[in-house]
Amino acid sequence: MASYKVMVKDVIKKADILIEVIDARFPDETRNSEVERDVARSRKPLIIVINKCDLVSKEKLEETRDRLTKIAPAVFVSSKEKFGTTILRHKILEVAGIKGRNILVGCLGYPNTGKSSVINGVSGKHKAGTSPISGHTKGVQLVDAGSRIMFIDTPGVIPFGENDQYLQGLLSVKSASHLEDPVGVAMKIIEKLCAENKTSLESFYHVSIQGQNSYNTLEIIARQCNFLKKKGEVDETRAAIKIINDWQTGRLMIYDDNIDIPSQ
Ligand SMILES: Nc1nc2c(ncn2[C@@H]2O[C@H](COP(=O)(O)OP(=O)(O)OP(=O)(O)O)[C@@H](O)[C@H]2O)c(=O)[nH]1
Ligand SMILES: [Mg+2]
Repeated sequence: MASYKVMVKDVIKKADILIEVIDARFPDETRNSEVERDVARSRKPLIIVINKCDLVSKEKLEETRDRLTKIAPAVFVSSKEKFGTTILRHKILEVAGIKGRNILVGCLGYPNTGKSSVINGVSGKHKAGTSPISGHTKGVQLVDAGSRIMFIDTPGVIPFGENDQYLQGLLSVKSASHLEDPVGVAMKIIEKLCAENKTSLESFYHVSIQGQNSYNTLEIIARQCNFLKKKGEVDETRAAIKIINDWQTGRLMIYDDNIDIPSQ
């Protein structure tokens, strides 16, 4: 963690402007207030990039954007659908306000939020390595995105703190088999899905959830998948691992319709 802090401070020092890439599905969980404070202290401009906006509803995106623009200019992007990347390029040029030389853009954010993908989206080329397994970008690397924009790609911040396990599962920082408490993590995923779009969970596992708590929902899913122990009791750990795997591989999603992306 200490070396991460040193790296962040160094990137902030070197960059002209910073972008914080957050995951549109978890805007609050993937914001790093410590990094935001460090950027604020440096008095350098910050743009919040709400990435993976193809995975959330238009309403959620608008609500997130309206909330975050109070903190810093916020742009939503889908690196996957190549949406918003030109707007981000213009925003960087506008906010940096630097003429006649390259602009160094430090790219910060939690693991797996799509920092390298955003850089590739703005560059229009696959210049930075990406992967569904978090922790892909190992060291700081410079990426020339053309037209005076130069990115500093960085490894993700490993989340620490009381919500560790949950965040590590949710953000694919750790695979299901490496989590200490897969049942707890799966219950959090269930809670999140039930709060935002219960139907997606029901239709994915072919179950009906009528006000059961997250543990009982896990049991219902375990039964439906026929995950039973010898005495006929449900194998909730096996079900939890399946739910986490389905979530991390993107099969189980909060929204699976075509997303109507709002204008910026
Ligand atoms: N659906 C969707 N997936 C995305 C988007 N951007 C990135 N991804 C996926 O998210 C995963 C992580 O992307 P990366 O660009 O490697 O993320 P990163 O933040 O650089 O990750 P680390 O370097 O490991 O910290 C990959 O599987 C990408 O394909 C997006 O806009 N939409
Ligand atoms: Mg990366």
